[in-house]
Amino acid sequence: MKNKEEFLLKAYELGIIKFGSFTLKSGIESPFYVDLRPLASSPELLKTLSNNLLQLVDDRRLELICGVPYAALPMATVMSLESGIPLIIKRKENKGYGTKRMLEGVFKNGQNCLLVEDVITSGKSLVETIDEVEKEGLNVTDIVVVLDREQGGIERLKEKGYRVLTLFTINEVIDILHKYRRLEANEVAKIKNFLSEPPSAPLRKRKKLEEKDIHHPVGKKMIDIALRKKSNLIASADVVSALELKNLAESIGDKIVALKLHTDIISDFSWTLVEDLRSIAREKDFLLFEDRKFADIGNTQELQFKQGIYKFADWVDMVTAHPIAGEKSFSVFDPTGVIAIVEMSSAGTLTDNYYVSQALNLAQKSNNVFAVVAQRQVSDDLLLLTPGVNLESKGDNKGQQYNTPEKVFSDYFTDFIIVGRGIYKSNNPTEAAEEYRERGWKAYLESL
Ligand code: S5P
Repeated sequence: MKNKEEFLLKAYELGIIKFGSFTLKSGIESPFYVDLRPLASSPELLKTLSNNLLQLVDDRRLELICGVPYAALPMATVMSLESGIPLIIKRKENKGYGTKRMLEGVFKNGQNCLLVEDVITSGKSLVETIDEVEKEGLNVTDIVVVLDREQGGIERLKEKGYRVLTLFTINEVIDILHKYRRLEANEVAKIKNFLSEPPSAPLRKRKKLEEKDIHHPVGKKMIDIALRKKSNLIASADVVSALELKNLAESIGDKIVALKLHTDIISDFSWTLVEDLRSIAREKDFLLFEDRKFADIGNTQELQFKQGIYKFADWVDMVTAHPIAGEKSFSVFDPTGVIAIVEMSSAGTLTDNYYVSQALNLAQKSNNVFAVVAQRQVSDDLLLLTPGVNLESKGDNKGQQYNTPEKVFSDYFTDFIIVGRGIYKSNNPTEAAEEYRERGWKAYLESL
């Protein structure tokens, strides 16, 4: 680059790099923070930068240019205008309708594509982007990157056979800013020290049940029962007759925090059954949990919850509902506690990362929701319930996928495990429930 130093000093004035103390996505405290998006605010700098990126590669082989969203999009656009090489646009998520493509623009299978990225750190997200672009049938020949944070990204991509060309390394940037007195010697030392030994991400932590930020009365009750019984076990009683259900409740009631029901699978449902369940629940100290998975507009859900033959509102402590219809749809369950289904356990579920993050936001905002069903760690203001737990099986032939209790407590920091067939299908449900209770509680204590 002709006048690298001059370019960098001007870019620095725009605020592309800041010094201080910043918490990165990984949880690491970094003494600097890089954000190249302000470059688009200076057409002159953007053009200089884009031409310099083009000079890094042999553009005769190139048939397409693609920027990694979002910071590199303006750079890729200018590179396309300057070189005459067509641009394609990569989406962050597919839009869920229409063509469902991850790449927009005109391209053919087998074309060579240059990827443009603003900053490379570990290279992980770049590897994911390359995979997505190659899945659409393109060859990623070269990758140009404005700044290498020198944390192993280049090596990771090299191992995978990709050539990465970078304009600046972070050490180079620090040296130039020091030379022109934008950084003092003590700051340089601190940053260089950080760069030579970047700290690893802090250990993830979980809160004890009694320390979690739960205000809903049903959530508090669940925690109290768990502590009294030393149990994180919710039994899923997916049996189909009233007699089986009562027998199961009697035989495992002492071990569990809640009995999860699918009332609509019971062939001989009656109000006597409800009375019996309520009295067993009172005697054995557990909650009644209807896993109805409501998924409609508020008004319909309200009718389904309060009317019909089951009249859940009159007798269950908590219900599951999908957040698909929006936050207000949860309000109709008040004062019954709501458990939002944000991520499912089954293979091929549509609850992808985008859905899960939106669903978690919604669950956090709702006063009715105190817990979620998911397969990942969630924030401390929600209880996490994890189904798909079984000691003996890896799954069924209908999509269910299983983990052990140890795995869900250590990896997801779950609060409660939901076990169905592992208990009610075993030869001795009482013993099986005791085993899940004991192993679950031990795994919970070890995860603290
Ligand atoms: O994602 C989910 C959500 C739920 S609530 N995956 C699930 O398996 N469940 C429920 O948990 C499911 O409806 C069933 O009642 C129970 C798991 O049963 P199991 O026999 O596979 O342990």
